Amino acid sequence: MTTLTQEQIDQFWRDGVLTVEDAVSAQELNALRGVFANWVEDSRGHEDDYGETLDGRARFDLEPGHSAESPALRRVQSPEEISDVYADVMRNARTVDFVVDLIGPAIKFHHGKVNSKLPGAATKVKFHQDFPFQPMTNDDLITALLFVDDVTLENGPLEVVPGSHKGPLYTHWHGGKFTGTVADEVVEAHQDKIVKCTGKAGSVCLMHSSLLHGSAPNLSDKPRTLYIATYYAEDAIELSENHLPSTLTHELIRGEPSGRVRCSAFDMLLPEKPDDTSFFAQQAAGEG
Ligand SMILES: O=C(O)CCC(=O)C(=O)O
Repeated sequence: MTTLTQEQIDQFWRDGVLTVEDAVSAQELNALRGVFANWVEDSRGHEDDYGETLDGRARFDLEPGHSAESPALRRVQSPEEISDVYADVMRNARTVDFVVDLIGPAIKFHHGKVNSKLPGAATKVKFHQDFPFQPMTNDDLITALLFVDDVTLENGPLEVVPGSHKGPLYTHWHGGKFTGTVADEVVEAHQDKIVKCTGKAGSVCLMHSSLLHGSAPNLSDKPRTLYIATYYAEDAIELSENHLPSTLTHELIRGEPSGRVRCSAFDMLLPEKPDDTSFFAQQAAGEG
């Protein structure tokens, strides 16, 4: 028995992306929102990135231009480590059932983060694929982007290129630097295929790790908050240092350990971990 229908499962493998409503309960959604609202309030008291994660990098990432009056908290790294609400959703929400239907039965946790676009903040995400940031022996690796707010055409929705997970892995290295983006020509070549993923709060967008995606700034007066958790098949092993390590990394979320490793064939340059708080700085450093 699966939670997703066969049609939804087929759609995911065909398009590399699937949005499903009601991935969390109303209670879970309210709790996620409440915790995040407190983090935004706290951010008003800071001028620079702050907090600390397992590898010493900051936990709370502020968009340039952030101020007490106009907070622009754009990222909370590994929220599950500091919030039972986020840890519980990561382990137990319906999202987990969906991911099990796609790459289960046994799945592990790779990393988690909140990406936020507060009204007035310029936060954008340049087009990239996730796999080149986090190569594993096989690509059964799913990014689950949970809509903590309603996501509309105006508030900076995720933009994806359906089917691109079946295409090449593009280089994210430019001018000798890992910029965490694909070349402008790659985006231009796919321009007419870009689809915006909108939906009501509580929906989840499940994305294959090789799918081309990005997102534009929030042009509305409503926030756009995503809780993003990445899961992988238990028989995949990481090939580079985890770029967002936490005490929960590699936790077995469902199923049993198999003692096996499965490999798929691919060829790519290894990524570089950001020195700064997150990939937002890597992407910005690659500009110009
Ligand atoms: O926040 C977004 O719109 C996209 C998130 C994303 O692609 C990422 O954080 O890797």
